[in-house]
Amino acid sequence: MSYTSEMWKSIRKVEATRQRRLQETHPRMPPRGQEEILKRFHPDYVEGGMRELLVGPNRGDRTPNELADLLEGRSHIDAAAFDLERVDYECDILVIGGGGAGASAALLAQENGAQVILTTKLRFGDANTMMAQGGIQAADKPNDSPVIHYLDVMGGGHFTNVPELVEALVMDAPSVIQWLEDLGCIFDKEPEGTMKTIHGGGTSRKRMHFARDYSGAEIMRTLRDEVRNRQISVLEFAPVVELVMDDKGQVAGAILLNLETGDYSLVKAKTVIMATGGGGRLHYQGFPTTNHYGATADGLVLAYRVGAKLAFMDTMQYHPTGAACPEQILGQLVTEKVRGLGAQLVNVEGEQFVYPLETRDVEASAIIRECVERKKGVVTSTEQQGVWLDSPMIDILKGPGTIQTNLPAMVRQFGRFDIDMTKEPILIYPTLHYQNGGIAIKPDGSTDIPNLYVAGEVAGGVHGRNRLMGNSLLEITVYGRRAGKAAAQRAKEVELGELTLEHLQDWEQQLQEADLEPQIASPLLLPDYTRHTRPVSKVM
Ligand code: MEZ
Repeated sequence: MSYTSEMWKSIRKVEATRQRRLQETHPRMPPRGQEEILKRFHPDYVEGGMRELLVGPNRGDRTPNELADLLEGRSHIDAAAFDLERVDYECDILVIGGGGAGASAALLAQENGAQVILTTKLRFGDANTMMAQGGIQAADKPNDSPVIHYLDVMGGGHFTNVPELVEALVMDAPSVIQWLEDLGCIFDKEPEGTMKTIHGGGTSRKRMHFARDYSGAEIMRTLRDEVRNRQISVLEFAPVVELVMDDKGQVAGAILLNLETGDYSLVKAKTVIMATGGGGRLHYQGFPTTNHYGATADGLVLAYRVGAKLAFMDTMQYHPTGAACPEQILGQLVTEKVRGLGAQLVNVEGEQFVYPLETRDVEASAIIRECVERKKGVVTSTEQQGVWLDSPMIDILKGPGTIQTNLPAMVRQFGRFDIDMTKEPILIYPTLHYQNGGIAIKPDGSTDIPNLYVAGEVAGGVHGRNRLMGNSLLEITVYGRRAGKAAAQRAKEVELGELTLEHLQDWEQQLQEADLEPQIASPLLLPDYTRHTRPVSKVM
């Protein structure tokens, strides 16, 4: 049994307050309250969690310690010994990353006449896209518009977002939904054929489109099938360990590692699209994560070393509702859709302590405050703390069967551990979910480095300091498509010079000048679970 007798006592209190709570809406936090709670409880503000970078284009900027160590790491490649004469593959566009952004980019690049190779660290589709649950935003209903969507995104990001990147995101959104549907993506629909949409945290209209609670898997299935149908070359288990430049200062390809043989190969490419996703597997501050095994911030490291500027790297997203019980699924995503459908967050006494659809940064901070400062969390047999997400409310509010129909993956995930979320609440605590920032891009996905394009979570600026639910699946498709198209156009005019790895020698020099002798070779490629750390979410 996953719940202890103490937890059951608390569940009885949750049940006892349910009828009253069904009538009650918790007030939203006023802006000043939001600011205060973020500063006091959001992990971005925890002292000692971040440090200043000592080298590279963001020297002087703060970023999580774990990421800073990788950004200031040494290369896997011995530049002096590497043979740049022996080119193994040549193409117009090398797409790095086999998630939704990479697949979207590959499709648009191919459609625009480019010869494309997509390389990916694990298998094609092994990525955060596949694990995304709740949905994708697009303002395509009569009561909505891209302008309203724009205001929500800017508000969610505390108005720090890069406006022209947000504009591109919201303007392309309706056509992206149509594109996905035309490719065969099966979104949930009302009986008369309109798409079902719900609210997410910080949205003023119901614009979250979804496929049950496995929206990302459905989108990834669609995109991956399409890439395979078009016979775009795909290399699996072949992460990039270094970008290659030419003597004109342009990106001109990459060095791949064959994870099975340990051999390196060289790809010469007229343009490169970076679509490697985020860094959730770096477990900042010891947080558990929702992220895929491959999310080790590789793209940030590769781009940083060739001089690309990073934006908003001092802000990470902690999803308010990561599973806190049982320990086997610690940190796994409990989709925001559960709250979107009506479930409330309640403490050990069964009291609602926060409006359920605050933006994620505020919601996560309120949960941490409830557990850490107010000591009103629920503690599990393995000393994990959390608060209840009162899921049975959904069926009471919306009719029996709503949970099973809308959240089958969630029901199954908890059912494996004898927790029936249709009958009893589930325990949650914030979990590391997303990298709000990344490589600075322009609206066509280009960067300050010639021939380097970027799409998806590895890019920075769209979400400012906080992303809203459903804008990640949107970003990967909108910016994957934009980068694919722009890179294909650029590839038509590029003349590459001599290949060089001189930037690695420059990098070594910068490290030396900063008195750094990095022990870590980066990109990390795979997370290191040999060190035993105590998750931050445990009771101290
Ligand atoms: O965009 C997301 O991160 C998302 C939809 C997550 C979720 O809660 O399902």
